[in-house]
Amino acid sequence: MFYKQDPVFPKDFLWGASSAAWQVEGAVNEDGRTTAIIDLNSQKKKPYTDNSIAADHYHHYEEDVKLMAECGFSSYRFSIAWPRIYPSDSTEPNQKGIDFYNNLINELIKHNIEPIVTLYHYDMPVWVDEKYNGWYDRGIIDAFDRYVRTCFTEFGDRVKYWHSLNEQNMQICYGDWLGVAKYPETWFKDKWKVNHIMNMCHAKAVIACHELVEDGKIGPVPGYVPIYPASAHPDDQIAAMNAEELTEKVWNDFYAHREYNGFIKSYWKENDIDPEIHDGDMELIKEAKIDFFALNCYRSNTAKACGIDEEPREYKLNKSGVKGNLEFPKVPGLYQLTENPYVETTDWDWEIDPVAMRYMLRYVWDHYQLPMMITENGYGAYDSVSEDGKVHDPKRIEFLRDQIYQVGLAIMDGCEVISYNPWSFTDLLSTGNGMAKRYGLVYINTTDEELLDLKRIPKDSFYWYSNLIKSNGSDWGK
Ligand code: BGP
Repeated sequence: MFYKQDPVFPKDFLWGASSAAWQVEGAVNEDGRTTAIIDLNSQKKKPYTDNSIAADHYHHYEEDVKLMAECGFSSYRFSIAWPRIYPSDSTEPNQKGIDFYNNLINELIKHNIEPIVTLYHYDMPVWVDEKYNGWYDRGIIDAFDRYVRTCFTEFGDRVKYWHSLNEQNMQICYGDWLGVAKYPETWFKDKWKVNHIMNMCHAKAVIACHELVEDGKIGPVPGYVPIYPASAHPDDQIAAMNAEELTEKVWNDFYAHREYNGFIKSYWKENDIDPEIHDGDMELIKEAKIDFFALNCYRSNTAKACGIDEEPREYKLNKSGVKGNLEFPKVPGLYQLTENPYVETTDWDWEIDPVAMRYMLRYVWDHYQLPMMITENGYGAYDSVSEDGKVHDPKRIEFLRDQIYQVGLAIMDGCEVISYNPWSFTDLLSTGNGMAKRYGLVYINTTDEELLDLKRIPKDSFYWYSNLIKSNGSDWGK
């Protein structure tokens, strides 16, 4: 639908930004924190720097929260590092880790910023990995339950919005990239067993949140890449639906309906896959009623039909930041992804597609009728400090303006959206490209090659976003 006026955002809409512990905190060996699997994974991604310092938010959190308040934030989405809370298999949590998050939460509340907390954003402690073979052994379900219960008990008096697992679908779809897959040869089948164990962790977290946090709300954080058919050919439409199922809908249906959908059951049967569902699992899952969807959305994909006899091809993401280094996957008999001639791309070949944001919100609302919050969305680019000492990022402003406008249109279309938190507040470590690929509203003065003074420099986008959110989404700065 077209509207004659600009969108209107709800009065109590929460405006903020987003981060994740391992990408922003640094201080990986401080105050009792032990190594996480993702630390080791980040060390492998040379020539980029690892996460040992990142944005050093651990030591700058007061300054960072002050900047958030200056910008006009009413929310901040961050994650808790499991190895800060449970550095070892001891039954006692680490008080210093708890203190850090208490201080951060109190600082946010002092500035009227709603903390929105993700329980798991990839920082599995090494001791958990060693003891339970990562996500492969069901023993992790109780270890995770103990960790999340500690978080709810310690922080639940002030934190009311919680997320279970960040981008479970992406962790399964790109298991090698995110360090979840241990045996690449058997991942095709193993992933569904691992996924079921993650589902159990999610479900138990939902149940524990409702049990322990007064007025607590909890939801999952799927990584969402809306998928369009490449043409009006009916086979391309089915291919787009297949891709949608196997990259997102299987998860979203599960979270919302608390059962595995018909598509995945048939896929398992066809491929002789046993996800190892134990007696009692589905009964427990049935109790885990989510309160909202938190959605990460950066881009869209386009799918077309792929014959059953075609050669399979892996998805090769562009890890260099030089355009044209991405290879689309082929999944014989189901779908292949392909270029979309109607959209531009970033240097990392990510589609720049604001309409995908509206499409996703409409899609999720139509399917599940649950409130939604945007927990990630943003423009990854090379940024630098200009001679005038400022950071000019007009493309990021354009990106955010177009995307937020589409959030507004989705709200006008009738979707219930409660919060928008782009990635990221400060620059922080990219999943695969160190500090080179920057997303922040605030520049962090350091590089992959050299550790500099970590000075915080608000970018032009910070000031643009500040005007927009202080006017509750009416000052577009056009
Ligand atoms: C999301 C992750 C974030 C973040 C973001 C940007 O999938 O949840 O942790 O990293 O992607 O990705 P990248 O850093 O690879 O550009």
